[in-house]
Amino acid sequence: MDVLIYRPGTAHLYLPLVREALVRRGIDARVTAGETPAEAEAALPSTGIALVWGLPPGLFGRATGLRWVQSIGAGVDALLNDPSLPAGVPITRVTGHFGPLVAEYVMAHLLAIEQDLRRAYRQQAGRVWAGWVPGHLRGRRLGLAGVGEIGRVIAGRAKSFEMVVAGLRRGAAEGRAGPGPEPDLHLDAVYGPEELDHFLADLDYLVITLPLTAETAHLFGRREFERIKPGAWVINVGRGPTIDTEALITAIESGRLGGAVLDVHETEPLPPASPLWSMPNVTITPHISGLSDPAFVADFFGDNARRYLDGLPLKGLVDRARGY
Ligand code: OXD
Repeated sequence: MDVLIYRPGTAHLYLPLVREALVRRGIDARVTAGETPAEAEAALPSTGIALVWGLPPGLFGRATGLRWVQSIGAGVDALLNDPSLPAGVPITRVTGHFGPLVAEYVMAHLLAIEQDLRRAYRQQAGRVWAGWVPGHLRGRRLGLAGVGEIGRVIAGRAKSFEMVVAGLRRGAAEGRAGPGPEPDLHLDAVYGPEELDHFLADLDYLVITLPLTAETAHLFGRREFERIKPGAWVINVGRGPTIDTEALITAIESGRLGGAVLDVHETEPLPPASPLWSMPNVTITPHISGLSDPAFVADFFGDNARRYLDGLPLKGLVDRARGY
């Protein structure tokens, strides 16, 4: 079995951990690491299993013996949009890892907004002693667009701060008359996509954890920002293109939205010329809210490789038609 680990700049960190994870499970494999497209091109013709992140599109055409692709991250939109990836090859993504990480990111920013930490840092830098009244999360309405594995952990954390939590998800409205609670998911109300306006109407915070699919691309644009409660904040930890960035900028500049916290962007890296960088109510981070931990990924991959060889269902199997 030939395994290629590809991740620009960091595949070498994964190499010893993956080798060890496979050996521990009695799997005999030749494992190589690639960090540049040239290294991937050299390895792919003999690759049976690829453990990848950030592989330039088009290269899978060289992997004529490819049997399974494990994503190193949570999202698989880049893989699904790569026309060179053969249709029959199963794709899996890492599960069970990102929820607590992304939830801490979201809670940190929610608290920073309510407590106005920007102001605290600014005043301290200027040696200014002037009081203000901090806000509180208790009773604020948080709307989660996407209540998959990551969204559910965020919902649980938000409930422990006594926030009111609503979720937007596929199929939520099937078989019922209106939005209802789902206590198991820590949700006070759940809305289906056809109830989007209702979902948005009284949110203080919109937190987007959605994957990028044909249905979610530019789901949030001018129309939606006109329907959300005035002054609401948007936090995006899903995929940048779920938001129409131009519409977001306009909504913040006009004061319709309170601001935004953006860990993911329509174009990554965010171009230096983007106006978002210098907007006072915008926080930009470089896609770091849920970083993959090489040790966790190696172990997850080892388990899945054992399952693959034993003919058992793979963990994190992606439904290509749904797009996640
Ligand atoms: C992602 C990741 O999917 O960082 O965004 O894993």
